[in-house]
Amino acid sequence: FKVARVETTPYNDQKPGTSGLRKKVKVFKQPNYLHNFVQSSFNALTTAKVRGATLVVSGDGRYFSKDAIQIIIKMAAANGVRRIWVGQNGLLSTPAVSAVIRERVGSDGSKASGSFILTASHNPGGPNEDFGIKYNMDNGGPAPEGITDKIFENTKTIKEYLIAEDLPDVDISAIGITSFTGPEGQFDVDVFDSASDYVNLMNYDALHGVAGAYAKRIFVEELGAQESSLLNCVPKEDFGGGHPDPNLTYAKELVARMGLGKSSCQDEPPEFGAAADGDADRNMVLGKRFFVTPSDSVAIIAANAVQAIPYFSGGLKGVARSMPTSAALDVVAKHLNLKFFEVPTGWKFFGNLMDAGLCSVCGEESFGTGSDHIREKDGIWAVLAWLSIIAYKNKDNLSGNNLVTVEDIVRQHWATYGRHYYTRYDYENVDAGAAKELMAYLVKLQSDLTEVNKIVKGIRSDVSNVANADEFEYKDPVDGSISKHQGIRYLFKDGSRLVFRLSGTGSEGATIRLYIEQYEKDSSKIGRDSQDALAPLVEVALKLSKMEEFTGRSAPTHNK
Ligand code: VG1
Ligand code: CO
Repeated sequence: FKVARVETTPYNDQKPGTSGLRKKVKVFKQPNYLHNFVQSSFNALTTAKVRGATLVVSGDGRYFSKDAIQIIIKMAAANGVRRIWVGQNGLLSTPAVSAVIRERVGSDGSKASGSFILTASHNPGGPNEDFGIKYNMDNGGPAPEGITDKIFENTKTIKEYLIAEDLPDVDISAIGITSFTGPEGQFDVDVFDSASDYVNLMNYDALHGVAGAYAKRIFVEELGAQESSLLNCVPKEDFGGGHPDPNLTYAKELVARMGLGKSSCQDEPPEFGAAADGDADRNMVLGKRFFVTPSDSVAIIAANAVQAIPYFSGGLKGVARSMPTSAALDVVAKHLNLKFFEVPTGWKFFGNLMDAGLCSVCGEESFGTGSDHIREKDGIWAVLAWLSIIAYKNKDNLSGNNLVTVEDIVRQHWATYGRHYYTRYDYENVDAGAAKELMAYLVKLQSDLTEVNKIVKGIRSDVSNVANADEFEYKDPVDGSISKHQGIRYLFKDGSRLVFRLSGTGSEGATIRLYIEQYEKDSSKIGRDSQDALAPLVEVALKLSKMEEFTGRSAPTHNK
């Protein structure tokens, strides 16, 4: 093949967000839009990570993925990449990509140095919905801000990109290696059976996996579950028209089967249920008629990991959570005397801690849980961790009667550590200017605590005092890099918190997230309905922020 240098002009909206660049498919289909971003990514990396390198290209199979994969293959060839690894049909979950980068060895001994992951995760897919692309590094984790900032700078000045226009499309449905010869020698595209390769890694690592096609291999073939226990496990370009976000709103079918929600089924629900998002890095864990909040989930996994999960039998190196995630994990870390870290939202911040041996288990309130077996959150890993904990709690229960259930495990945890009542309000597609104004108002307000407390007491006299307020800023303890403006926090004397931040994963308008949390140590008060318990704080949050005044919204789009 030959290398063509194609002239191009910059787009000004290619700033990667919390987890890569996510836009409507229509935006990605603009002339050279994807090309510009891919070339800008190559240009942001050191030569060694591009020339002669091995890169993984795959994703959640959403609409436009197949076209994008062919474009990236041709551009990689032209930029001197030596080989591209593609999961069969272009399908690899986000955690699978992370595992493949870290563990897979090619037939010629090659190892991957990075990956383009094609996903917009929990955002809907299809011609009128979202597409996304993000770059992961040689540790298997998302590119740190230093790199994503560079990519963005490059997109603003890009003048040309390189492409092997005459390279034929590669059949990514067929397993095998296709070789080409370019000006710098051989270029290979290696299409591999992602499932078998991945299950091997699973056995090696004991505990992690992916959804869809992979769920069958792991839960049915490896663990002996019945196939009828799997729902919606055929990958689709538009996710069957659904919203692939595992929460009580969107995983309707599962929620009903588990006896939760209004339309719950007649049959006796199963003891355990779980869902994953489009790229299988998120998870929701449910017991019979019982929902486990993600913030509790990571705390419970951390509290039981050493006893229940063989991978951690040597002890935990430390634990970490994102800032808006509830402090349930903090309490466990304190009890067990574990190193603890609070990082900004987004998985990229956990990677450095793990690479430095400072963190074994981490999680986010947004249905993300994971460990240092890879550098992404991992939906199936979380499910396997929970199954291990349930098995451990029932290890002396040989009759199988009086099972210690998911609900029992959570309630016992609350009784030991206290309960963090928690909810998140999302205001989607708010006018971007209005969202900025609201945030600016809150930053300004927080500089005068006496004034804040006067307002708070005027709204509800029964909530505690605001002891501290700030705009969260993170200094990475490993490389010293600083991330500013990561959300506004109001920290109350009794441990309650209000957090406001703007989403970095949306593809249109602005999304305001409001996180509300209240800590209850008194074991006689841990069984309340969450909405009731949080009502006073919710009222304070909405009035203090003048939410309706700024956004025109009297209610959130969702309340999770
Ligand atoms: C959201 C979540 C965040 C998560 C990110 C990517 O980001 O809040 O916790 O890491 O999505 O998840 P934001 O900026 O919209 O709040 V995934 O599964 O979508 O890639
Ligand atoms: Co995801």
